[in-house]
Amino acid sequence: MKKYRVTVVGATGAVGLEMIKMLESRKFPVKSIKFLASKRSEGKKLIYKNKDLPVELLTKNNTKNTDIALFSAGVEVSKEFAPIFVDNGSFVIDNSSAWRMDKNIPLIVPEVNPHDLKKDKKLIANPNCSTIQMVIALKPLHDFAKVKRVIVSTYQAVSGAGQKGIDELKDQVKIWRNIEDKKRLEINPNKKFYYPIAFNLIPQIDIFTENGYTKEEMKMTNETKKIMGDSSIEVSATCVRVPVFRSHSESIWIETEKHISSEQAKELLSKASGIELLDRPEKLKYPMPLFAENTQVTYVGRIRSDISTKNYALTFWVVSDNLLKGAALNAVQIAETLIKNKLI
Ligand code: 25A
Ligand code: L14
Repeated sequence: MKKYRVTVVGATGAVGLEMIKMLESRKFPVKSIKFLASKRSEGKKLIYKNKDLPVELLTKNNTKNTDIALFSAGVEVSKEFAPIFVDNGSFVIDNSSAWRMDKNIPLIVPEVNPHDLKKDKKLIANPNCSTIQMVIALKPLHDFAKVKRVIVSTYQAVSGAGQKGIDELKDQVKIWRNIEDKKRLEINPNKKFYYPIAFNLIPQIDIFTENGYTKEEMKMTNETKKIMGDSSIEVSATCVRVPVFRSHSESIWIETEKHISSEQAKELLSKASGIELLDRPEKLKYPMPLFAENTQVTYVGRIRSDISTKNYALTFWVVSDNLLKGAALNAVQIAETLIKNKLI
């Protein structure tokens, strides 16, 4: 089997570390591997296959001799360096939002639109975490009954905001019990989030746009249309940060063109790739973020027909590890699909 030279950019971040683990645990055909990050992490050691490898500073000098670069270092780094890697002959799979809505750049969830990958489109965007787990669940339902409209509320883990988000919740939980009630409203030691996140919910992820939705919410609207290849699907999202470390949850309502019963939906979802149906309410079985952590599937449950309308509508609950299927795993699966489809 052919092997590839792989570079991870943003290797020390919450997503970068998971990318490295996924490459190893999924036995990706790695010929050589390089870890790049900012000055803060230069010289730090990361482990790959029981070996310590140093993290190098990302500069133009180490953008060569790579076949596949996995990026998770934010928008600015991607804008500057992804095109340089591509010019030097590499595929780039970018986890930031920098390129996702660019018409010439494929935005890929392998279970949904692998056919959008092309040999000559070497810069590939990895979708937003909340979008990935939603479209995985929508796809089989859309193929059967055509989804017209989606209303979704998300419950997003703090790890979506990187290692600093995780640290902020941990620190707040530690100090919470030692301070008096009225002071608790003020604690916010690291300030990744606008308000305390311990024992709270924050109905804002990313910044607000002119129409009153946040950027995160508009990503779900726009990216869904692009990945599903159907601009007629309307999506209204409300994205909320919750005090959960890992795994995003979503309450999703869909209206379809054709009738689809909850039993049919369960049947379709149980057969779809990447999905595990977890819908046995009588046995108290439904998806939860605590149990989705570190798993590689998207869980769907609580599937039911909407009793409030005569239109064809279903509602359900979707949970997935935001750092894995929502980011690192999907990126590695894109690379695997390039190989499987002989595009690299
Ligand atoms: O714009 P976007 O697309 O929304 O993405 C913005 C950020 O969101 C995270 C990721 O942060 C990204 O940088 N992210 C993106 N997509 C995500 C997704 N789907 C996502 N998170 C979850 N799900 P992150 O903290 O996880 O990772 C940051 C990584 O990027 C490296 N990096 C940053 N700037 C860089 C760069 N690499 C090269 N050149 C640059 N200019 C970053 O490396 C990290 O690997 P680092 O060396 O800056 O950080 C290493 C460690 O240091 C911690 N740290 C960060 N800031 C500080 C700090 N420590 C002390 N003081 C600081 N001020 C980091 O937490 C990391 O552990
Ligand atoms: O567009 O939960 O991938 O803060 C990554 C971080 C979306 C928001 C992206 C978070 C962002 C996410």
